Amino acid sequence: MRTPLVAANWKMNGSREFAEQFFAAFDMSGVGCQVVVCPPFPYLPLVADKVGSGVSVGAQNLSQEASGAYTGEVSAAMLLDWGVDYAIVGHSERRSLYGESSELVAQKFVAAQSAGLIPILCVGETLAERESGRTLEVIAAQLQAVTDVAEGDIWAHAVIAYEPVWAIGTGKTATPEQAQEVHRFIRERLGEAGAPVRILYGGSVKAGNAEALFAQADIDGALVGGASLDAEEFARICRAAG
Ligand code: G2H
Repeated sequence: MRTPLVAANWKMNGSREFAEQFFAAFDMSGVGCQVVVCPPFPYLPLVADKVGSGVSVGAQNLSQEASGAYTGEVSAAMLLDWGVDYAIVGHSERRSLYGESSELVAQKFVAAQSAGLIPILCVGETLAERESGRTLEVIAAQLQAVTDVAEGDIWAHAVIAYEPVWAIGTGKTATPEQAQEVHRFIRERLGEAGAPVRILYGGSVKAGNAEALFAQADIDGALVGGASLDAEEFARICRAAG
């Protein structure tokens, strides 16, 4: 009922040559899940040209504004113009390194969705928040910020990624059970609208741990950083999802 989805978040890595080589090596045989590749902005057109059927293109960020005097920003409409289908919003690196508040993330979610992009909303707790028993409270507040401003059947065209901050790029992965607990909480929190929503896990996902994560009832795929830079490993993660 929920088609699994695996998204590659290349972060600020790659080059034209890297993108060419990645798609030359990326073998979709045996991949039944939906695949999204999110390169840095300059490589979006190149990736949009390269992807075959079954692969979509995503941006790693976007502006909350539609157009105007916002130097350095990229709007949802511009992304759509280049064949982009998805946009990551609220990645923890944007929240922590660029000061993006949950309110700003919610505005970006609305900007993406109202233009016709599918937002991939990232939520997750820091190590201090987990150790103080506040994980679910933090996740609930991050979701609430979006439902406070977005209107209508917003979860019908959105993806959520649970990315515990302490597991990002650290080599530490949440155990499948730890992740499942939060995924189930998110789905329940969305009420009836939650049943069809793809909830991805992110944070040091690799070919070696993907299968155990995907075996959990509420884990519908992954947002993959470091391991998505290796086309063969990324394909193995995709195959593990379905
Ligand atoms: C979390 C993830 C991708 P990594 O940031 O969004 O990256 O797999 O390198 O932990």
